[in-house]
Amino acid sequence: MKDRRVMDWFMVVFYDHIVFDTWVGGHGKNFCMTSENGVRRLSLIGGFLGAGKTTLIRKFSEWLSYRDFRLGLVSNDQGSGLIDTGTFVMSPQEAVAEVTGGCFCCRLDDLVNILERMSDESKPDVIVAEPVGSCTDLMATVLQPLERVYGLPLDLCPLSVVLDGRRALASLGGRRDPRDFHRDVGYIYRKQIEEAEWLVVNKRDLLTKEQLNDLLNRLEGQFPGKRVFVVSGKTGEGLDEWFGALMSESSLPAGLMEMDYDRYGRGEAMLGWYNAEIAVDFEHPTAADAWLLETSSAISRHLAGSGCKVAHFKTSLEHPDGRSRAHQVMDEDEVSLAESHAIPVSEGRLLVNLRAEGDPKLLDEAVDRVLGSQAGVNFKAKASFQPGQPRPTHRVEQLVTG
Ligand SMILES: Nc1nc2c(ncn2[C@@H]2O[C@H](COP(=O)(O)OP(=O)(O)O)[C@@H](O)[C@H]2O)c(=O)[nH]1
Ligand SMILES: [Mg+2]
Repeated sequence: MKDRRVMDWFMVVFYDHIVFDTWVGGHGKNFCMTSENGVRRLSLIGGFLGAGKTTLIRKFSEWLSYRDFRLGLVSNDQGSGLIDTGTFVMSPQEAVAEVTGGCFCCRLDDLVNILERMSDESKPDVIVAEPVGSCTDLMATVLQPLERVYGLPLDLCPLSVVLDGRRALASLGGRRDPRDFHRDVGYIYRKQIEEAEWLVVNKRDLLTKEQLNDLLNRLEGQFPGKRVFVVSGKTGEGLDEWFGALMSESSLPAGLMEMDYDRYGRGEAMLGWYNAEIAVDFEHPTAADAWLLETSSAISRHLAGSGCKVAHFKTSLEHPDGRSRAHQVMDEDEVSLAESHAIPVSEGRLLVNLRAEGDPKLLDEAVDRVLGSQAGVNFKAKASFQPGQPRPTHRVEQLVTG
């Protein structure tokens, strides 16, 4: 059935006399994807916090837009006030929505409503959904129920799981690596890899050849037989091959994995979430980049001092003329600028999205110690919490293909 859908899709492409040259690295300009009887292509791109999902999805969005595909994007988080959703808005060809307040699996009705609305209103050729980075068991609790419980007419791309190459090396090493998370968080990490149909080793630019080979050997040794794409969201390496495959192949899961939901819940409970929206009025025009970098670095130092292990820390200072963004993915990294705005500003809206292994109170404290006493700083909204025990809306126990 899936194979037939792929064939049908190719038939549509050929009947429309469309040149299909991306697979050999070309740049087809006349691409058009016709949805077969309203069937939408859906790609879930999972992976741990900070792996590079949003970055790669943004690249995918550019790749699609260049080929005149319409894209629908669905982001997801336990909280609201997401920096990622703001960075998603790229072109009028895109529709963007977010599921907040819980992961896709626990808020499946919300996801279904978004998918239906998006399909009707924006008619995207492909919908890309980014689940929360601490989420796993997506095949049984999201992808399969979408088709089998809700009967959505979908053509599912193979489930891709993105890995930060350095974190994967730290987590899959033989000995305990001090950079690695607690073993219950590690359980989630390994389950994400286990259920992946495709593994996308990202941040190739940060790995030496030896490290890459070491990682590929470990992946093959511990999770044999998976198709692996090696890419870099920074340099663009390997993306054409993965994107081309995403647009031409369909999900054919071999089975559903077993899950220990108690352990999954314990892993989630090790993580702290912190989101804040803060209005900032500067006394004098201030260099936004420098202020954001300094503020975020100070927060990061407090986090390290209280023993919290950063999984992903993002800040964004938005102002009428633009935006500065800063981020940190691993403790050993310095906070760095992801988006720059050099012109001095007199006010801004600061968003803080922080995910770390540690008590949410400590995350709150770290931010408060840096910003709490600053003049002109006004907290508009703030939330710090641990993700709750995952309770999927539906969990399919057995795989039915075709
Ligand atoms: N050096 C490098 N950094 C990357 C790459 N891809 C993503 N990043 C950075 O990794 C961090 C996390 O990326 P993001 O896409 O937000 O991760 P997500 O949490 O999985 O969505 C950001 O600071 C990105 O700029 C890459 O290929 N190379
Ligand atoms: Mg993201």
